Amino acid sequence: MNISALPYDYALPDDLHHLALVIIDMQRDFLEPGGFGDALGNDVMRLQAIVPALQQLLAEFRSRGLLVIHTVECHQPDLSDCSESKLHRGKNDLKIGDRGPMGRILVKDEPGNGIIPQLAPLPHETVIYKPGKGAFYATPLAEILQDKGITHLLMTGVTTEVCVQTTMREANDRGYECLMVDDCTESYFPEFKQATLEMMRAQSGIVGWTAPAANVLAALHQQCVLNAAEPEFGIRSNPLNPN
Ligand code: TIU
Repeated sequence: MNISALPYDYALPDDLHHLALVIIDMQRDFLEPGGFGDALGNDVMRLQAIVPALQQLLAEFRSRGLLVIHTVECHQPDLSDCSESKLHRGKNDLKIGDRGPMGRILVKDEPGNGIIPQLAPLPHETVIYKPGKGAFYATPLAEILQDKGITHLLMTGVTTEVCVQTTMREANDRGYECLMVDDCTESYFPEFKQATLEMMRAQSGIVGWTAPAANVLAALHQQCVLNAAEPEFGIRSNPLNPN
């Protein structure tokens, strides 16, 4: 089954268990006043527009028992996993590790570091704590995806041109078929979001595909109808790791 996408249709795997939903950094730090995004001088409220579409996609994955990966950008309390360059970048009053209205900025387990309640992970769902912008850097994400036989990724979350784009590029280089869900990702800069979507799909999909959530949901429904009619559904192999 295909998702109607740009620059051309995105072919879903026959067995949807090879597909994962990746939700990047939907944490209070980036979506609420008083966090890292705010400290960097951004209007954080505009990111909240994607929450309903993302909730719908998340509910669909959960109801079908498909893999969901949440990520959180954060650092250890002693900041030992924060590079000097990241720590000292910028000219803002509040820096990583400083105490702000939602606790220490971008520090693991502080109130501001929590995923927003509307998208809170379920206890069995994977949460990747990442010190960088890309979700593969210094995390177990690659091993987790390989162990679970994932070949296709739907990329969502914030911000489009920073952590979402970086992760999609990392995933593309690792051989994953990636689609960015355009109404499930947002930026503090609308023009950067638009440019990122265009960059992903330019040159016949040099990094991957883009499509709205409605197109993803429509294809998932059709694929599940097909799978229900095929008794061999459920036999799993991992084309990226056949052994
Ligand atoms: N500042 C900004 O746009 N983003 C980040 O710092 N991290 C993520 O994108 N998650």
